[in-house]
Amino acid sequence: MKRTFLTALLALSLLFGSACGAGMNPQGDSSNEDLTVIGMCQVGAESDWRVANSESMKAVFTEERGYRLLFEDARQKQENQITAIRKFIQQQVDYIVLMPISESGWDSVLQEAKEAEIPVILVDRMADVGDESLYAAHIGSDFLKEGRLAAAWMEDAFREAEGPVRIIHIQGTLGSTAQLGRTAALEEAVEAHENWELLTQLDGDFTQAKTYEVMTEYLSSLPGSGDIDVVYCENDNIAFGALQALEERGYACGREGVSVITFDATRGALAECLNGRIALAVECNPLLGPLVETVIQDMEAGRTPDKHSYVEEQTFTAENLTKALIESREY
Ligand code: GYE
Repeated sequence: MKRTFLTALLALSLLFGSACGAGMNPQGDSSNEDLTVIGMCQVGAESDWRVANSESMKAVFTEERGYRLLFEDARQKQENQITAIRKFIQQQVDYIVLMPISESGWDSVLQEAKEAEIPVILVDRMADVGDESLYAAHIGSDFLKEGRLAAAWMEDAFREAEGPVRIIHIQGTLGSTAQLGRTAALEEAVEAHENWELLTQLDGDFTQAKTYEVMTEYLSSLPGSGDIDVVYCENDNIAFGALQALEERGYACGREGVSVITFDATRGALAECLNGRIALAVECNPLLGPLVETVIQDMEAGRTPDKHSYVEEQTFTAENLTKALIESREY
């Protein structure tokens, strides 16, 4: 099933400075014809999670281990991902690995990959396609389950609350699987608790800068320093932006103040959790490179990989964290 990598085509596209140029490996010589060529469409570098995810892929798919990785950073734009996929089809790569920015809009381009007989492996987020045969496998997190872990923690933390539990919800990139799952879990929990009150839903686009901006604007619109019990942040970088905005406006975050909840649990967030500024960090594991390799090895051996694989994840609070544990983690 392995194709011979088209050296000439690669050389040509480099010569003409293609859109893909930055991601190309320039050593397209014939001595490397045995390498399995992987075209990877990454979302961007919007968060610490994403950076760890890219590093995990790059560590696994090296020439020493038998791969040539064509890595494309889409800078948070779906159209860049679509362009990259078309390029990979032209180059006749062996596999396409796609981290879809949002769930919709993939049917035609994945149909093109199917017609070119290039298997597509979806990583992290899902693509909502009518025909399941448009992708070979999906590996990622169960985002609804992650959100439900956060909701269960809130239920416990506010069991005794007599008045309303006031929640600010800051969402990730709208339409992405991570946003949809984490949002659905919070919305169903709010629905199920009469005294939980959703004050607002803000779009933080998974970045610290955007969150700081929207959160500052929202807080300025509140009369005085209104009562806030929980800020439900759909990733660590959103939590960092929210903490900055809250504390600048005089809100205390921690046991006696606002409970900030986050997802990903990268080292920076775990440190904030240990020191009490973040109340709960729900883990989302970015180290998916080895799992993608297993899928590829299965397919190379003629086996059909599992259609969906989810990674196991846990929650962290100051109670189950230590400095040593944080230092021992890989991301
Ligand atoms: O939580 C966030 C990133 O899709 C799981 O995307 C991923 C999310 C992750 O930018 O930090």
